[in-house]
Amino acid sequence: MVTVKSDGPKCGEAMGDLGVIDKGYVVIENGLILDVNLGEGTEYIDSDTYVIDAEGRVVMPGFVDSHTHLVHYGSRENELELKLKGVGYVDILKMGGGILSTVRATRKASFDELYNKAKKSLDLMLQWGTTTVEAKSGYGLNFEDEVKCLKVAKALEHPVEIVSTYLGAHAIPEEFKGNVDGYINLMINEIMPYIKKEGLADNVDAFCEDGFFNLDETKKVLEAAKKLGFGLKLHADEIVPMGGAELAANLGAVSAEHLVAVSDEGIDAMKEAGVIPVLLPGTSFYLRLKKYAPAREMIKKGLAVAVASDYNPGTCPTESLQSVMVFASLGMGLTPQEVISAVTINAAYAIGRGNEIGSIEKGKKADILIMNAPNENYLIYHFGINHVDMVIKNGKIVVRDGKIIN
Ligand code: IZC
Ligand code: ZN
Repeated sequence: MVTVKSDGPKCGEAMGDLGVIDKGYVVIENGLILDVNLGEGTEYIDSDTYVIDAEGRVVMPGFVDSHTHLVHYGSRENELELKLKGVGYVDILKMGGGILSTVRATRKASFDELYNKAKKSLDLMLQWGTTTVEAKSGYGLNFEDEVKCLKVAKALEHPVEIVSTYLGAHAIPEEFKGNVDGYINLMINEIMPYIKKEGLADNVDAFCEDGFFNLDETKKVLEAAKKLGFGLKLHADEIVPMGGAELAANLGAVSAEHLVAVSDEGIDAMKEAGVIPVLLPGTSFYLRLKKYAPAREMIKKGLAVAVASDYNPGTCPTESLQSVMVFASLGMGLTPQEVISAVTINAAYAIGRGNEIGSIEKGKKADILIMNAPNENYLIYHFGINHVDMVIKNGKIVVRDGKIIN
């Protein structure tokens, strides 16, 4: 059993230590973990006990996908040909595609259409082992449609738990072209206070990137969010080094995400400030960047690296965190053990839930996977398939033999 036991985020070398218990048991009561130990736990078994034997399989914490753009409409397979011809991400946006094409589709979509599409994605995530997901808005980009998307995330009745983030600063909407300040004022003065009042998001995020929001604009949005009491996240240094990691550190952000082009100073600043780097190697692959975030360097410097899917319709259209775990290992050089820490305990801390989920420990939620794999290396080694046999969420079996049960 892979417990991923830890008193806090697993930093640096500690990411390689998964707190494995060979031949152990875990006791679940009322959705929580009552005990974890070596042996068979026979003292807990009476006539009411439901016993699951996971002999020969890996038992581990449910995956926490700490960076997704869950609620959106439409798809962008039309961009594939352009991408193969070498047209860049920002150029596709300038041609009216990219994020803005998803914004058009999302604005047109009804609440129910968005709900049903997101629910299908959550079903897939659950089947592939994700038990908690962070979901960013950012395809409405006006008051009405951002609120619509956040309300969809809140309304979703599903075993996968959602932690919401407002990402109004994802792109400059067409109606504010040439008037970034006008859009920033709308976010700061109207949208964010409403979202806070209605409890529609825990965090605020911004896409700090050339062609999107520059460092000053990002700072303005996030400082206002901080004043309102939101947790801060930041899409930082994805394509061009912008000083996003340094800004995340200065503002006391919970996490900085992407970081493919992060500077050495940025890594040091994150370490100093305890910012969690959320790395998205599926996106490096899908954008054909030929470059991954310097994960080994971060681990060497003692950071608590998290890895997430970045599920979105443009740069990483997959709900499968297991697939992205393979890129984390073979692309960024993490060991399978480090990858597991990155998608469980560290990911839980990246979304402010480290005390509740992310490891199999007494008192935590019983979010547990049983994998059809003899050991954790096998999860990375045999790639492109779903290893999930059983998913237990809040103590309840929700996937059995790889299939969702109701
Ligand atoms: O729709 O392209 N990077 N946001 C920042 C995205 C990718 C999502 C998209
Ligand atoms: Zn993203």
